[in-house]
Amino acid sequence: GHQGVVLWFTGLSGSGKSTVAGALEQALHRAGVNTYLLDGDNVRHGLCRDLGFSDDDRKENIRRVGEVAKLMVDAGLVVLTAFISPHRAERNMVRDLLAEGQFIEVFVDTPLAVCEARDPKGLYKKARAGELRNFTGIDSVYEAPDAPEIHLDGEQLVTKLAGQLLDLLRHRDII
Ligand code: GGZ
Repeated sequence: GHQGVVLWFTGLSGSGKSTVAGALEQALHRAGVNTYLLDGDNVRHGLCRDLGFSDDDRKENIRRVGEVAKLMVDAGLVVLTAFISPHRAERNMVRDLLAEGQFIEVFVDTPLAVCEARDPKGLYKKARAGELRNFTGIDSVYEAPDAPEIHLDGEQLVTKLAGQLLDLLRHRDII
């Protein structure tokens, strides 16, 4: 059987968090694992629709996502979360909500210049033009993890990165 766990992806906008989490989720489904993917698309339009991108709002966003993830872990799901989660303190707050081994911090490490070149939504361009304030990596902080459970090179292919995560989950007897 499986055990509940959170794979907490963190990284810049455009680093590939959601893409890698989505690919991993598909692979887990094929293996018969019950998952749930929490990301800005399903959280910031509902649970966190009252929140913006100030430091306080990001903190509250991560706090709520952490609490929801904990409930899902208690239900036995493999939970994947894809939020920038720029502050070390908030990521550690979520880590402390969960039992030992239930929080797997996944650092999707993609250089700012690469994220900015990808710019899938044109947000970096807007931030550089001063049309979007408090943008992570431009005029808002991103604190890279000191000791993530796994450190991914975000310039590698998505299938390779998903494979590294599958290996980790197998090694830990989660799947
Ligand atoms: C960063 C922003 C901002 C600002 C809107 N800063 O690439 P995306 O578009 O799809 O992902 C980003 C998403 C970040 O939301 P999170 O909930 O993950 O952030 S946090 O964990 O910090 O609470 C980006 C978009 O929202 N976006 N404005 N100012 N990203």
